[in-house]
Amino acid sequence: MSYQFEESDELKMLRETVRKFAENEIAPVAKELDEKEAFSIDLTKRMGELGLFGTIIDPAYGGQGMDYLSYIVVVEELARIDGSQAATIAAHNSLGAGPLYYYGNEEQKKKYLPDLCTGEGLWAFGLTEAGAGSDAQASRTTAVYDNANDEWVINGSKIWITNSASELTKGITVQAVSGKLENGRPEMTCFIVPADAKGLTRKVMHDKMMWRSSNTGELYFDDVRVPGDAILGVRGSGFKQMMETLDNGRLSIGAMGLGLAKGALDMTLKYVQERETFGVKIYKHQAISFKLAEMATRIEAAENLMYKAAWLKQENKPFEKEAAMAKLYCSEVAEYCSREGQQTFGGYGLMKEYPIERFYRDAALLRIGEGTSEIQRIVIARHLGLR
Ligand code: COS
Repeated sequence: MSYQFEESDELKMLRETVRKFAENEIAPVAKELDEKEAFSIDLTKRMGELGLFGTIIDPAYGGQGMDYLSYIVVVEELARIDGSQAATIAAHNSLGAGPLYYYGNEEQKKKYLPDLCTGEGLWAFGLTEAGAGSDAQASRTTAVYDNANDEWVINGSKIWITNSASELTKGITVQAVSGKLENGRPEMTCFIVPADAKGLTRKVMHDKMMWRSSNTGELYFDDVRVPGDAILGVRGSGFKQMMETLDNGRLSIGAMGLGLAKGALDMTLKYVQERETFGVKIYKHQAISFKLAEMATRIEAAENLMYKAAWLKQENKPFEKEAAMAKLYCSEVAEYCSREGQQTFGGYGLMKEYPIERFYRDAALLRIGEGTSEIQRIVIARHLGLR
């Protein structure tokens, strides 16, 4: 018998701890932070104190040394209450600290990781540009080597970079074109750029529809100089590092979708047992109970896909296809559950007083960020053995 669907006691305890924190500490302030479009340094630090930073990082570098399924459960439980706080944790762990941990040399890991495992420091992932979103190879940001000073000089810009423009941001891993390959394609390299580097301007992006209390930044590099050894891993391996990092990131976006869908079902189940129409509680109408049944069934399917993908990653087995499937499906289920939940709430579902309204908005990001649903289908189709 090789299948194991039961959660370990350790995982149950972790789930319970994060759930309590989300319900007691995040839920009471989520609406206000969303309205004010405010990133909370206080909540971020408290999530750090709880051990939600550096989740999968080896304790030798200050991390919590959790396995991947545990990390996925952390993100899911946060997203069950608030997408923005889940986004801060997911982007920091998989996109921020992840590349430093997986590709950094010993010196870089010792230098940067301990601060990123406490909640006192955030790290961001500088891939997307105004003209390079789905087509991530279209990066225009450049890095030119200055031989005389043994420095790289970076010029260009990045956009929609989570955690990049907060007071807590310590640095950004930046993909830049560092030369030309023999086949004429651009050579991409990742650089470690401190947040306070001279020539780097970081601007908070406002007026978002979703994830309004997560920090999203726009970055401008104007002759930003970093030392010759600020390369992450090997020169020319930047695009592969970014793609592998996105494979991991897609698992956490999947977990956000799963958590959001569960949160939408939780609040809908509560509402249908309070609200009455035509003289009965509304769940007694088949029109409503069928919606609930459909939501619960899709969530069950999403959960199985999600945990299998995370398990594959944890076991060091190929997981790229399943990560794309989990991201695609969980974000669709999140959208479905928030829409059907909102429909069940009727007019109240359109009011900010009810969190289902925020969930409906937050769900939209999941089918666009870290690779659109269309990109996920491209990735999945490439794994189907087509010739
Ligand atoms: N892991 C490791 N290497 C990968 C990889 C992965 N997941 N995906 C691609 N690569 C490698 C390829 O093997 C290839 O290597 P070689 O040059 O040695 O052959 C190289 O990267 C280029 O791959 P490919 O030609 O497939 O790249 P494409 O330009 O066709 O792009 C997609 C592939 C569309 C999958 C990629 O651009 C993508 O994921 N886009 C979405 C980006 C995204 O999610 N942006 C949102 C960021 S929000 S944080």
